[in-house]
This record gives sequence, C-alpha cells and structure tokens, in this order.
Amino acid sequence: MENKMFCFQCQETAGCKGCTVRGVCGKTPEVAAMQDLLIYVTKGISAVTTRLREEGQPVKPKINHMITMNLFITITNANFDREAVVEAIRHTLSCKTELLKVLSNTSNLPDAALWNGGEEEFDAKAATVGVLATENEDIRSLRELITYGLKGLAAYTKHANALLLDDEELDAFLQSALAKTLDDSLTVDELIALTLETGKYGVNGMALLDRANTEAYGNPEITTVDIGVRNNPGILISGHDLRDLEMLLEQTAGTGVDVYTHSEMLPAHYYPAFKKYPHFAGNYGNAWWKQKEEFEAFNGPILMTTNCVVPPAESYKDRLWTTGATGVPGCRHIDGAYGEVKDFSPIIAQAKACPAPTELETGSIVGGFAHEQVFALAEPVVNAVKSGAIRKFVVMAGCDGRHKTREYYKEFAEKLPKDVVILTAGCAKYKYNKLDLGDIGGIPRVLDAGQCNDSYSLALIALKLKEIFELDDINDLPLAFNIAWYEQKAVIVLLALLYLGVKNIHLGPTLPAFLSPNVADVLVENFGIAGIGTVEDDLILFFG
Ligand code: SF4
Ligand code: SF3
Repeated sequence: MENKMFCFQCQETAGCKGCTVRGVCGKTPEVAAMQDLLIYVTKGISAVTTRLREEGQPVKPKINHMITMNLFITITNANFDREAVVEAIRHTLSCKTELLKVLSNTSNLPDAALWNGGEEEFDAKAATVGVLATENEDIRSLRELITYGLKGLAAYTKHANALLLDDEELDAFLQSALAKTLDDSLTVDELIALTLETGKYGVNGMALLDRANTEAYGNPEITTVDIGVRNNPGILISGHDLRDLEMLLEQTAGTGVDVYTHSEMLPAHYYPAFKKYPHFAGNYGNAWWKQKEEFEAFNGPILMTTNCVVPPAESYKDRLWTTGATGVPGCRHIDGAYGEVKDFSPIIAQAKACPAPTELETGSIVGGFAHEQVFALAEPVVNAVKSGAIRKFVVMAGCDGRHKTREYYKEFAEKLPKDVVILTAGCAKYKYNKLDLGDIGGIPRVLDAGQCNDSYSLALIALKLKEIFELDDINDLPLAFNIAWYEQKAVIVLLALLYLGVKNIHLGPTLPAFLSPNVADVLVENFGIAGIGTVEDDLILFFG
C-alpha cells in the first residue's frame, strides 16, 4: 500500500518505524503533507537567505523570525491546523519571491529555492518532497537528525525573539544548515560534522534563551509550588513561552481570575518576576500527555503557548485557545507579533463564566535549581560529594510521554540508591517530581532546573563542578546521563550535550527511528550513546 504520509520525527512514531496512515499524535495525512511542504519551502528560502548573506546583503529579522516560526509549526504536537500551515507556506513563498529579486546570483540554487507553485499545486508537490524523497538511508537519517535539531533550536530561538533578543549569527547558521540538507553533494562525513556544529549552536541557542529569560524575569530560585486549587475561576497556561505568561498575568491582575501553570510552564513559578502576582495560583496537572482528562477537569480556559497540544475532546474544545506556533482546527487563536501586547481579554471573559478548577491533588513540589541557584549552593553540594554523602548525580532531563515503557523512569527514580541526586529539566520530571525522594543533608534528591531548554543550566552546573574538582574531562565527574526524549527539542538538547563532549548518554525509552543503523553506529562508537535496559540492569550499570 502506498504511504499516505511518512513521519518518524518523534519517539512515539508508529511501530518505532514511522507513521504512515495517521500520526500517533493525531496528525492527519493532510496536515503531514502541508508540514512536509512547509519544511521544503523553508529550506528553499533558507538557501536564498544564505546566498544573500554570501553576497554581503542583510537579511531582515522578520525573515529570520518567519523561518524559526515555520520550523516550530512542524514540531510534534504544535500545529494540527492545515489552513494555518498552508498560510505559512503562502507567506514564505511570497517573501522568497521578494528576496529572489534582490539576489544577484541565482545560479545553481536548489529546486526548493526556486519553486513557487500556486495553492492548487501544494498537494502534488508535497507528495514529492517528504522525508522519503532522500533515497540513501544514511543521508536521509543525517538530514533528518539535523533538521529535527534545527526545529528544536528554532523553538528556543523563537522564545528569545519573543523577548526581543536576536542572534543574527545563530539565524545565519540555522538557515545555512537547512540549506545544506538540500545539497546532494554533501557526504556522510560532512553531514556528521554539520550535526555536531548544530549541537554547538544548540548550546548558543539555549544560552540566548537563558539570557532572555533571566534578564527579563530574574534568576530562578528555590520555590515551593502549590499543586492544589483555589475557589476562583482560573486560566491554565501550558507550553514554554514566558512572555505569553507575563502578558496573561498582567491582564488577569485584579479580575478575580487565577492563573495556573501546566506541564512545561511549571518552572515559571521559579522566576522572581512572577512572584509578585497574588493570583498566580500554582501548577495544575502533569505532563502534556495527560491533558485530555486534566483539561476536562480544569473547567476553565486553557492557553497553549507552544507544543505539546493534544487534539482536544469536543467537551472542552471551546475552552482551548492557541497562540504562537500552535494551532488546532476549531480552536480560537490569539495573534500578536513580537513586541506587541497580545489581547487575552476574550479568554479572561470566558474564564469569568466558568466554575473553579476541580481539585486533582493537593500538596506542593519544589524546584528552581537553575545555574545561579545551584552555584549559590555550591559549597554544601561540593562538601556532600567530598564526604561521600552524594555518590553520584544522574541527569534525567527530557520529555515525558504516554507509552507504558516510560514507567521505567518512575521506577528508576524510586529505586535509585539514596546517595544519588537527580538533575532534571523538561517535562520528563513529572514521572518522579511528586514522589517523596527526600534530601541529602538538606539538598533535595530531585533538583529541577526548569524547562527542557534549561538543560543548559544542567550543562553549566556540570562544567562548574568540573572546574571545582579540577578535572580535565566532564566525563570524569560523578555524573550519569539517563535522558528521556519525545520530540525535537530533545534532539537539540542531545546534540548540544554531544558538542559539549558528554559521553555515554543513555537515551530512551527507545532510540530514534530516524537513526539509520550506520548513523546509530557512529553515535555509539564516538559518543557511547546507548538505549535503556531494565531498571535493575541499568541501576547496576550506572551505580555498580
Ligand atoms: Fe508520528 Fe510523531 Fe510524526 Fe506525530 S510527530 S506523525 S506521532 S512520528
Ligand atoms: Fe515536554 Fe513537549 Fe519535550 Fe519541553 S512539552 S519537554 S515533550
């Protein structure tokens, strides 16, 4: 049977091979086709902007922003709205037409840079430009590995851009790398080198976002976050975009509507700037994949600022709002350019007419262990390592997901030796952040740095420990990596860690389907990348 679609970009891909009939995530073949075409035209315009830069011509920030937004739209669970994707393709093609007019040398540009079909041609073109259009499986694997890393990088860049921070060098790299994935003359070795260079810019991108977030909202600090509910109506905000949260908190102040975080928005509570809002009530629910039952129970409106949105049930569809790169057909979308104040008043009006959230649980969780906070605690931490009270750290950052196999991470956390401390970031933490794992001399055994992009903090912490212990190699630290991945932001985090020289990362619950056997071998041989085994075996492997 002919494939209706082919997508293997996330960990939940069908049969660990590829979604071919409909996405496990809910993506339809019609949306998948337009996402393939959006990637194709985005690579095309990137070949044009790369050539413009080679000619010494400037590329406007709005073009850079469009390219990062296009990539973000195609990340797993970001946008299920075919019309929104079609509009992004149209807009990209029209911008490209303008750029081509000012380009002096258009010779030898790839087809993607020159193609400019009408909407009636979109479906036919999409069918020829997807992942499988690259026949050699190793080249395909590397092109996709790079493209997915760039999608993750684009997501992080987008959040920095929303806080009015740009990095032209980063955008130039991102676009040149996209263009290189169209270049049939590149060898496997050259693509491997490009993969590692993508990791370097992954570090830069996370650093840029860290700077944007901390300059705007201060450095995260140890914080206790309530996970119960209050009696007022509420708005639940999910995703990663702190600027959206700030605007929502400002606009809900004094309205009698509380604001709760969900999933990856939890770490917002750790920032000093958001503590001044008395109606910033707490965190509701868990990681993204439980949203159907949790959004139902929340009773009020939900604002999705980024992935991961699950196609909603009819019962709460009219309460689900999207903004930024996200889109769901039938759900209302709030627009707003960078630097503009988005108007969340219709969401607030809806909230006022809704009952208060249904209580899911009570209690609290503690987090806020980003770089500055951990540096402030360096002395007790270092002493605990020197005395042997802390034997080892294990980085368990990354993503959560719905597969039963991910119970591994909960069990692994529960069964960890009591002298091991978990360093985490991303939504993976929901597998163990409500367990009572205790502390070691006052140092909690789960140190949550924040969102997945705050894996940057974990890298800084590791580098700081390396300096304090006067080690030559980051791999000589008492530090293991057992990372859970789901979507493409985890890919850029992984590439960033590889670039920083981290070896022997365990990646689960399954290795990416987009790694061909040969590419997987390269990662195993050069970086010691491995999958996971049973909890018992892995505990012995990591801790003896
Ligand atoms: Fe399948 Fe994942 Fe692609 Fe969705 S994003 S279609 S689940 S591989
Ligand atoms: Fe989670 Fe999507 Fe990856 Fe940001 S919200 S870590 S899965």
